[in-house]
Amino acid sequence: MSTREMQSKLQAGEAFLIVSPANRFYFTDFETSDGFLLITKEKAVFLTDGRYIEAAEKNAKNCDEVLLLKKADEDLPALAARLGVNKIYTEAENLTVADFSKLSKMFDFEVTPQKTDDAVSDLRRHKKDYEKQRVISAQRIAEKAFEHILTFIKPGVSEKDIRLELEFFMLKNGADGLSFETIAISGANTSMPHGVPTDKKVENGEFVTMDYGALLGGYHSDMTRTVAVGPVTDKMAQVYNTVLAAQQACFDVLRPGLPCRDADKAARDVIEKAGYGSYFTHSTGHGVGVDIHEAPSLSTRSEAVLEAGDIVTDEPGIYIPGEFGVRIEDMAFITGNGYENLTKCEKSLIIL
Ligand SMILES: [Mn+2]
Repeated sequence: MSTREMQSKLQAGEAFLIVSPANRFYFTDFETSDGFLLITKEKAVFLTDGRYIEAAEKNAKNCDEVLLLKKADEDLPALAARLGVNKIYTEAENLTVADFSKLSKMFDFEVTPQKTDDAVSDLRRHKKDYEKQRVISAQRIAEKAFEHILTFIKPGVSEKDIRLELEFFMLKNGADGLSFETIAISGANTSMPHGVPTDKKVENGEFVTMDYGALLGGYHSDMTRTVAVGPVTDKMAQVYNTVLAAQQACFDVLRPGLPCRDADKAARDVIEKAGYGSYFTHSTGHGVGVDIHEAPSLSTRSEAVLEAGDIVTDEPGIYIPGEFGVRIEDMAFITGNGYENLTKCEKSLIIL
């Protein structure tokens, strides 16, 4: 269990204090908006308030004790004293300056925003089997929604209609929520990578780009498909096939040990060679899990190296302002010697 892996990084007297909802959820598999997880060399203790305590006592995993949190500035120091803690590492990236200052004043020993973020991020990158299965199950819901939406998209249907239909279908078919605000855009709007759905109606001869995902058991899925409505120009087909080839080029190099920037480069090289380099304006991929965007990043500047257990997206795109854009996105699980594509969904050019 993950709390045990954290314990192996501690000396006697030291503790990790987990404060962010995402990381509390990661360790306990239990959603709370408030609380703390204190991990010492010997014990993991989860504190949460009266709104959650009954359910937490039943359902929170990986902790030796679940305690009712009444007053953090009394409960936490008392717990630290009982467990013999004399140094606390806490999160840096997820704690405001004000909250860190409050925390520091609670204890008469050092609280340091060190090594916690890296330790948790390393753990979260290595998806356990149940985590991978949740991402896959979420993705299967998104794929069903894709099949459905192909029967829904036609000239006259608005971008907002498409968004609502995708979201309603996923929620109706078992999703706990949405991974993020659905992108459903058409025609010239597709040149904006993160365009927002409008009342614009789909017209013949346009691309429709949909970037969306389902949330299931606290884990996200992420996929993008671009489909055409009616006949496409040669340029549209050529750009589509360039993006598809770029995505495949990235897949072809995915394996543990690969610098993440080389995964990005594999896709980027294909797009640059086709003359569209300046129209690929974002990174090739990102990790997915408890957060929709998490480590590692497949970008030109990334210092990370792929490892077995990573789940990353592979999502190159070409966006020509005023004309159109194309993005195709799948998720890959990095295996011991390569990758497994978690997305089972058509991606040759679909013309509706
Ligand atoms: Mn994505």
